[in-house]
Amino acid sequence: MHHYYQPEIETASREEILAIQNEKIVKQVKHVYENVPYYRDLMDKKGVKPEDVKSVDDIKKLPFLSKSDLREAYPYGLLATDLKNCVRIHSTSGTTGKRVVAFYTQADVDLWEDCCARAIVAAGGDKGDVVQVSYGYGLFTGGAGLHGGSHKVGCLTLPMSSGNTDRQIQFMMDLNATILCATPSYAAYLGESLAERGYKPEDNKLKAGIFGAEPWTEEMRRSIEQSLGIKAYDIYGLTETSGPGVAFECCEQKGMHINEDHFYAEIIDPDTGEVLPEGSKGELVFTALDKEAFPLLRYRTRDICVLTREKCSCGRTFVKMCKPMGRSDDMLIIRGVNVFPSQIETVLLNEGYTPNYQIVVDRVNNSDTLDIYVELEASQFSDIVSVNQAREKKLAGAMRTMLGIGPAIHLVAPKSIARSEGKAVRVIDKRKLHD
Ligand code: DLL
Repeated sequence: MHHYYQPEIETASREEILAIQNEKIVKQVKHVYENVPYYRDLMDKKGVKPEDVKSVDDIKKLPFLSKSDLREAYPYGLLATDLKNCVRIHSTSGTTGKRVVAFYTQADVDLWEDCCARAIVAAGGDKGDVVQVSYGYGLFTGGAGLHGGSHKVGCLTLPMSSGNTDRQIQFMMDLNATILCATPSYAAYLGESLAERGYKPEDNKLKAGIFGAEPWTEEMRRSIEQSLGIKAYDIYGLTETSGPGVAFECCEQKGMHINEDHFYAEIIDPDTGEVLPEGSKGELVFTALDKEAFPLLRYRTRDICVLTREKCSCGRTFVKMCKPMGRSDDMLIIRGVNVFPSQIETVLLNEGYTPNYQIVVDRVNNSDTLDIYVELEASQFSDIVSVNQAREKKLAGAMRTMLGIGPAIHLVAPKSIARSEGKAVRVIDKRKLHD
């Protein structure tokens, strides 16, 4: 038996979804053109008028928006309604440049929470569940989004926010949490912390986890599923499009359904901006079809991804996106070779290490260096130098096979790499400091 939060939409036919999208886009383009001078200028420069957009097929005529537009327009330049109609802001966790501020009307909050509710139901949630929300609450969208979704489903919501791991574990165990929402790196840390306190995976009541906000590999999924004794579901979103819930995983655990009644997705060639056919790998671009306060049209996410319309066994008809294969700006170019941190994570977990690692890239004598610090578990730890050297050599070989370049591996003592409570910082690129 499959469960849906809004079955009539989630299982609608392709024609029905297209009809909804076509109706919404015409209204939305008009709304933006009339209320957002910044975007009106971009449309005028491109020679596109609102009447040129009659269906989602015409979206490709519209200009793109990117993070730099959002920074330029900070704080109110992309606001499409009177501030009096807004009830909330959220903001990106970005560490560089100006923050991005997104605005919400009550209708925007409702729509966003519906999207998160769909994700919770797809992960097996219903009224009887106890949802532990361990994403950060505050400007970050993770806490608020899943919290609102959990209320909509009617679950008992534990608004934990991130951090204070002792308290997380106490509430998880004492209040019988059944669904955990957190970043995958924090979920892994909670799993590790439970084991340290002598709990086995079957001692908790958790059945599912809804994890996202950062890239994580299939190997990481399996590792978390084992340590917590759950099924781990992916969830995707970004502040600019509301937050989590733009796309969510179902019981197939093979890609995330995009909430197409609210978000129209395109894959483009990041260099030319050309729209690519279904199944191609490229940059994910979203158009918010019915957001009122902050309705971005053709927003370039910088996430690299593939879309597929293969039939899904869960019965949902929404298009699926694969796990983002790294952001175009997360890709490291080391001695001319493209390296994604996810490739490194895959090798580490396959070789039996924990997901506690740090990648350091630097430039020494005009040549790039790649150092990977990998933490050993207490049971793996050895103080015999030759044992560690042999391990480092084996791991370096496996990395070279995957990446095409050989890193320097440093096995380090248990607990020496800082744990993350939110988005993990895995990469330190020191070259940026020299530039
Ligand atoms: O991370 C929203 C969110 C909260 C999503 C909780 C899921 C769960 P931002 O902080 O604006 O918003 O960061 C958005 O994070 O462009 C991706 O690069 C990355 N990201 C988000 N979800 C995933 C995921 C939130 N499931 C940026 N897998 C996005 C990989 C993800 N990357």
